[in-house]
Amino acid sequence: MKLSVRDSDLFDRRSLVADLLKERGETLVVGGLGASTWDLAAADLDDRNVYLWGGMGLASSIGLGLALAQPSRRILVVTGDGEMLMGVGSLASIACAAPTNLAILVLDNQAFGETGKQTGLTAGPTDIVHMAKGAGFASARIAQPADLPDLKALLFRADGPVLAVARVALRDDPLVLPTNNGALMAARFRSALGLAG
Ligand SMILES: Cc1ncc(C[n+]2csc(CCOP(=O)(O)OP(=O)(O)O)c2C)c(N)n1
Repeated sequence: MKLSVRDSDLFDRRSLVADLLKERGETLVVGGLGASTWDLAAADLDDRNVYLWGGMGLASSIGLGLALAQPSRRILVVTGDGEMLMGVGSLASIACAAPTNLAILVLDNQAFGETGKQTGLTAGPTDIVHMAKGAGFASARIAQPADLPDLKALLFRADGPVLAVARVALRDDPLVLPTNNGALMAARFRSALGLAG
C-alpha cells in the first residue's frame, strides 16, 4: 500500500532543523547518519551536537545513553526514517528505560535519500508513530507544518520519551559536513558539557 502525502504536509528539512535549533537552549542533539547530520551542521555547528556519520541504526540508542547519563539535560535525536527503522528495537528499550528528557524527531522522506533515493519502508504500510506508541512512548505523533509551535513544545518540553515524525520533501540539499574525527568530536562535546577530558 502506497501512502500519499500532500505537499502542504511536507516540511523543508533544512528550515525545520534550523528553526528547532534556534530554540535548543541547553539541549544536546544527536544527528543520524547522512542527511540529518548535514541538516544539523548546516543549521548549527554547536559543540553539543553528536554526528553519527556511519553508524546506521544507532542514533536513538546514543540518545538513550546520553539521556540516562545526563538526566538534567534535554536530549534531541534528529534522524531519518531509514536510520530509525534500522534501530527500531531501541524504541522498546527507550520506552522501558522511560527517560523523561529524551525526544526523537524522524525526518521522513520515505526514501533512503543518502544512498540514491531508493524507496523507503515508510512509503509503504510501515508507520513509525504506531511503532513508538506500541513500544510504550509517552507520546508519538505526526508533525504538521502548520503546528510548528506544538512540535517545539513536544520536542523540547514534553515529558519523554516522545517521538515525532515530520514528513519532508525528498531533495538534494547541499552537503554541509561537520568533522568526522570522532576523538575531536568527543573532546569538544565533553568540554562543552564541562566534563573532564
Ligand atoms: C549498516 C549500514 N547500512 C547501510 C548504510 C548505507 N546508508 C547510508 S545512509 C543510508 C540511507 C539512510 O536513509 P534515511 O535514514 O531515511 O535518511 P535520508 O538519507 O533518506 O534522509 C544508507 C542505507 C550504512 N551507512 N550503514
